[in-house]
Amino acid sequence: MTAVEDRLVTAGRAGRVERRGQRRRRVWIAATAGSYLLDTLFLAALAYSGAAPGRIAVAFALGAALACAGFYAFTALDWNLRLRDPSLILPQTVCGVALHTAVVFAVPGIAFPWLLNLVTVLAFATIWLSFAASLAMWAACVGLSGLLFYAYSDRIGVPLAGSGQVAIVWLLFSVVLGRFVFLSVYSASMRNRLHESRRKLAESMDQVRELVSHDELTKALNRRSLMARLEQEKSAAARTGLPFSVALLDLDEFKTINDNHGHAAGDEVLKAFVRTVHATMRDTDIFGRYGGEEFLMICTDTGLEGARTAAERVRRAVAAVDWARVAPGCAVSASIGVAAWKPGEQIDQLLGRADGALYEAKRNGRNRVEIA
Ligand code: GH3
Ligand code: MG
Ligand code: MG
Repeated sequence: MTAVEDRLVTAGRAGRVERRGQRRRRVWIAATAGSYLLDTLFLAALAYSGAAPGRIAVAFALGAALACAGFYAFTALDWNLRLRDPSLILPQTVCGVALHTAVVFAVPGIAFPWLLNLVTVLAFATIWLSFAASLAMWAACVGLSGLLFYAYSDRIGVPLAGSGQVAIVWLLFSVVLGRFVFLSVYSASMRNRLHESRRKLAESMDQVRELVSHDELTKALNRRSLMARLEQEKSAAARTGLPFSVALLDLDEFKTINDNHGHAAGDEVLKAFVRTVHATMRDTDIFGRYGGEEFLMICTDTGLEGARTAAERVRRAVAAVDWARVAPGCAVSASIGVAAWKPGEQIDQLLGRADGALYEAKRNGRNRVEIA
C-alpha cells in the first residue's frame, strides 16, 4: 500500500469514529429531551393536583425544548467538533441546573422533591466533566439552593396534600433514584470498556514489540536485534576488555531440502533447527536468524577457543537430530564460521571474517566448524 492510500485509510477510519461519536451525542441529547419531557409531565401532574401553577410546566417545557433543540442542531451541524467539549457537557449541565432551580424559585412549595433533580444533573455531569468543573457545578448548586432556602424559608415545602400529591412525590423520588442508578451503571460500563481497550492496546504493543525484534517464522531474534546486540557487545568489550565472539551458521544444501521436500518442509526444518540451537546453547549467548537459512550466535564473554567449542556442540546437536521425523528422508547439517572480536574492529569486519571462515567450512566439505 502506498503512503497516500495508507493515509486515506487512516482518515476514513477517523471519519467513521467521528460519525459514530456524533451519532452517540445526538442520541444522548434526545434522551435528555425525553428526560425533560418526563419532568414536564410531573410538573403538569403537580399543577393538576394544585401544588403548582400550570404555566410553570409550560415555561419549563419551552425552556427545555429550546435548549435541547439548540444542542441538537449545534451537534447536527458539527459545530460542536470545534469545541474542546464537543459533547457540550458543561453547557448541558448549566442548563439543567438553571431549569430545575428556576422551577423551585418559582414554586418553593415543591422544592422537595424537585431539588433532587439536581442529583441527576450532577451524576450526568460528573461522568464526563473534569474534577474542577464538577466541583464548580456542585458549588453552583450549593449557592443557588442556599439562596433559595434563605429567601423562601417560609414557603419551602413538600407537596403532600392528599394521596394524589403523595403518589406524585413518591413517583418523582423513584424516577430520580432510577436515573441515578442508570447513570452510575452507565459510567461503570464505560470504565470497563476503557479498561478493556487499554488491555487490548497493551497486548498489541507487545505483539508489535515481538514483531519488530523477532523473526516471524522461527521466533528467534531477527537481524535487527542481532545487529543491535552486536553493537552493544562491542561497546561493552571495548570498555571492559572482556572478549566476545560470533559464530555464523549456514544450513548445508538447504536448497536441495527445499527442492526435494517442499518449501513447507524447509520451513519446518528451520524451526526445528532453531529449537535445537536454543536447547543446546548457553543461556548467556545470543542467537537469531541472520537471513534465509543463515543464523548468528553471539558468544558473550567468550574468546575464539570457547566459541569454537560452543559452535562444535551446536553442530553436533544439529547433526544428531532425527531429521526424518521433521521431513521423511531428510538429513540436515550446518557449517559454522567462528570469529573473535579484535579490539578496534568494526562489526561488519568481524562478520566478514566469520563469513570467510564459514566459506572455508563449506569448501572443506560442510558439516564442520572453521575459525577465522
Ligand atoms: P550451501 O550448503 O552452500 O549453503 O547450500 P545451500 O543450498 O544451503 O545454499 P543457498 O544459499 O544457495 O540456498 C539457500 C536456500 O535457502 C535458498 C532459499 O530458497 C532457502 N531459504 C531461504 N529462506 C527460506 C525460508 O524462510 N524457508 C525456506 N523453506 N527456505 C528458505
Ligand atoms: Mg546461505
Ligand atoms: Mg546453506
